[in-house]
Amino acid sequence: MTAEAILVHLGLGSNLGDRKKFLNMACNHLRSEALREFRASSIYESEPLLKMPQPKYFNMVVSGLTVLSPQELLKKCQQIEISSGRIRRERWGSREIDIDILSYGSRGINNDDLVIPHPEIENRSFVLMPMLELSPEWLHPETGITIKELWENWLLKHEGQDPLPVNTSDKSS
Ligand code: A4P
Ligand code: MG
Repeated sequence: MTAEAILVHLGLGSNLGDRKKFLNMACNHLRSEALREFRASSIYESEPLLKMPQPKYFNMVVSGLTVLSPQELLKKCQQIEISSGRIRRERWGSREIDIDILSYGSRGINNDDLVIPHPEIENRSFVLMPMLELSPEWLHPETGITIKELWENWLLKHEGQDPLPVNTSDKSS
């Protein structure tokens, strides 16, 4: 019997070394080890949260179908962080690659080690912009609020104060 495949969204971030290379490596691992029908947003360059004195981040969102359970997917993401070159430092510190589970179908999960949907989606322009690009139809399973509304709410709160992430594919054009 085949397990049902669930649509998931993952947020990827890197602010150390060759940031695009780390994102690419993580995408390749995810595509071959965890996600079918893999899709990826553009890469956005963003300022560190809370104006922390850190290098700028490259962020992106990917989606795909997985047969892994939420806990198996978390473990797989953590293994892929390591095999893509992440060295563990302090929480919130600079990192070669970070993979956060943003959504898992329409499931809501609230465990000590796993919260889904990721509770910071609505506060993070570097998640909202690529998510809106990739899955404009996505809505928050617990509140029913669409990604477009979440983005509009973010803009109402932050526009003019916080710089917007820059789509690195637009830069060269
Ligand atoms: N965890 C709980 N829920 C989840 C979930 N939905 N997905 C737990 C993934 N992990 C989840 O993560 C710490 C613990 O979170 C895990 O053990 C897992 O059980 P971690 O990757 O080990 O450590 P971390 O990444 O330092 O912490 P965290 O909380 O993931 O940090 P964030 O929220 O990722 O923030 N600025 C910009 N511009 N772009 C960024 O990407 N990222 C951070 C880190 C700060 N500033 C940033 C960015
Ligand atoms: Mg993380």
